[in-house]
Amino acid sequence: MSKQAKKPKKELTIEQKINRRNFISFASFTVLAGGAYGGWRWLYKSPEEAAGGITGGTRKPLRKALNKTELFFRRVFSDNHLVKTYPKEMAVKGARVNSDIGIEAKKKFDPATWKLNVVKKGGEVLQVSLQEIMALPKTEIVYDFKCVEGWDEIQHWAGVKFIDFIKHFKLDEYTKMEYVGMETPDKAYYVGIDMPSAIHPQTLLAYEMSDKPLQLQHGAPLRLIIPVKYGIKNLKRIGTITFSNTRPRDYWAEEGYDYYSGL
Ligand SMILES: Nc1nc2c(c(=O)[nH]1)N[C@H]1C(S)=C(S)[C@@H](COP(=O)(O)O)O[C@H]1N2
Ligand SMILES: [Mo]
Repeated sequence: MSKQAKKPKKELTIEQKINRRNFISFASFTVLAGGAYGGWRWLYKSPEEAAGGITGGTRKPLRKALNKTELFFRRVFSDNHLVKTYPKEMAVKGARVNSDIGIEAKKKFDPATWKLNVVKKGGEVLQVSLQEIMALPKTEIVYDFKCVEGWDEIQHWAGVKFIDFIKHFKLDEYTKMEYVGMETPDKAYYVGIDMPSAIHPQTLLAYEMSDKPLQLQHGAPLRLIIPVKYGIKNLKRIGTITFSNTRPRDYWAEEGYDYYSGL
């Protein structure tokens, strides 16, 4: 241990004190500003995500941070955390119609001949009719549907739980995969869903809204209702379902929206 005596402090005059304080503030400002600028340059120069990828071009370090937050929220919310539900009386009678990519009214589509296609391993396709789906146990939900554009509505939906559908058609082994992909019959709108959200007990393949058959503009014959996600993931008019361990393509993620899009 050194026993060096402390140097006696020289008394500073008021002016010296002020000058010193000014200098320190200015120096700190310069260092902080420099740091911020440096950080920005670093981010700016960092590589962008590859074009044509699953997620839209953000800077790689930002995507890293986004993925970390996503993991955090997944752990907290996907483990059977239930979305708040409401009494039926609180639901709107006719829900708002938002967007119609892949289900445009001018597009030829015959709900009577529609079948749901489930692509299995080896490319084999399971075809399921609406009648078969409606014969499965029906589950209803009344919850606050949220669109990223900034509106929300308490809506009443009914259909079969995705997990019940999986079990009935003996697709259990596919729940070990990481993602579910869903596309409209014309493949113009498509979403990728992480498996925990897909098999969440409130996730439905819906064919009724407000106790009435689903209307075409809301996604008839069958749409996805996934309360743990924002509206963009609630694909209307499901044509094909796939399973994979890599992220399926996702319409809005390609435009830069959060791939996970969870609440
Ligand atoms: N096929 C298809 N599904 C879709 C969309 C779309 O444009 N096409 N828009 C999504 C968005 S952004 C929202 S908010 C909801 C709106 O559903 P609604 O029209 O039944 O209210 O559907 C989602 N599913
Ligand atoms: Mo939306």
